Formats: sequence, C-alpha cells, structure tokens
Amino acid sequence: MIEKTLIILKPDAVKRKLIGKIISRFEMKGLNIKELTMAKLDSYILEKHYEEHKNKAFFNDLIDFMTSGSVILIVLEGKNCIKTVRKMVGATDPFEADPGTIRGDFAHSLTENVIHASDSKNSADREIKLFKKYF
Ligand code: FUP
Repeated sequence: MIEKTLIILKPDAVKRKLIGKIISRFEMKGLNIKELTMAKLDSYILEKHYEEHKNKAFFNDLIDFMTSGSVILIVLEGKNCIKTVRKMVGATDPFEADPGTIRGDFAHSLTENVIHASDSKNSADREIKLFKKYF
C-alpha cells in the first residue's frame, strides 16, 4: 500500500551536519520526498506532537531539545513507507538500535536521537496534518 509518513530531522542532526546522509538513505531506498522544509518549531506545536509523553519525566528536556535549533520536516511517500522507515530509523534508545539503522549509526543520546518518524498510519495522518502549515 502506498503510504505517507512524517519525518523530523532533529536539531542535533542539523547541527552535526547529518541531514544529507540521512535523506540520502531514504532516496536510495526508493522513497519519494513529497515535502521538505527547514523550520524552527515552537513548544506549542511540540507539546501537541508529543502529547502522549506529557506526564513523563523526560518531557520538558525533550521540548527544550526540540526547540534548541532548526529541524528538517519531511513527508515521505512509498510502498509500506511507515513500517519501512521505522525499521530504517531503529530503536528509540540508540544503544539498543541495530548497526545499519539511522539511530544505530548516528545517535548517542536517548533524548538527542537524531530523527523522528511516525509509528503508525494514525500517527502519520495526525502528524502530517499538524505540521502542514510549514510546507
Ligand atoms: P520514538 O517513536 O522511537 O521516537 O520514541 P517515543 O515516541 O517513545 O519517544 C519520543 C522521544 O522522546 C524520543 F525520540 C526521545 C525521547 N525520549 C526520552 O528522551 N527519554 C525516554 O526515556 C524515552 C523517549
């Protein structure tokens, strides 16, 4: 099934000049870039984006990190795109993420873990709508 998913290349990826390498992986996999923009996100939209984590101890650190610099927002499209991209991204904790995955290869912090990718069709639909104003 052809699907769309939302990717955020986080402030650490931009600061560490990793965005080209990461985007290149999606291109090599044959996924299509439907939208791509650089933006500085505010805490209002991020609190909505991460609302499932509102009561977690790491929530404030996560919002501070995500507002600490520019991000790249991308809508990718392709066959079984949501599951494929999640596999390419790897586990949330970079020390659990397999080598060959984006987090496994590039991330070394649980909060500053380089990339976000929608985890289901419902999340993808919700997140693409939430960030639509930036495209
Ligand atoms: P993921 O879907 O892999 O991005 O992971 P989650 O939705 O579980 O978590 C969202 C973000 O919260 C992660 F990318 C990093 C951050 N996080 C922490 O900082 N500490 C934790 O213990 C768990 C997640």
